[in-house]
Amino acid sequence: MTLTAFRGRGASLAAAAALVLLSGAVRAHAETISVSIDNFTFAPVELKLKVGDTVTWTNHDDIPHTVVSAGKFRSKTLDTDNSFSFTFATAGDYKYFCSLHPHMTGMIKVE
Ligand SMILES: [Cu+2]
Repeated sequence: MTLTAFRGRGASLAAAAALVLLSGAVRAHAETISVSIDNFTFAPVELKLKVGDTVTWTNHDDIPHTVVSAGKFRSKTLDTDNSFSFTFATAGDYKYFCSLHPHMTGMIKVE
């Protein structure tokens, strides 16, 4: 049973390594994309990125906001003109919101 578990983990590690190599070959360089926080809205509200890209959120409102994706990333409270950046190392869908105003939501799809 121990051996089976070990073998299983080795196989998925090899698959992950192959994926990293593959995406490294396709991606010449990563990009940084800006999201503005303005009038209680993330703009653009939805983004599609590649693994390795970075998003920088900047708060243009006169009141504080945060950028939170449960279990993935969490900014500090952003005052006016403060920014928060996160680099997406793993593919997937990242729903996020402002913890101070939970009706403020956004989506980042990383492939
Ligand atoms: Cu907010």
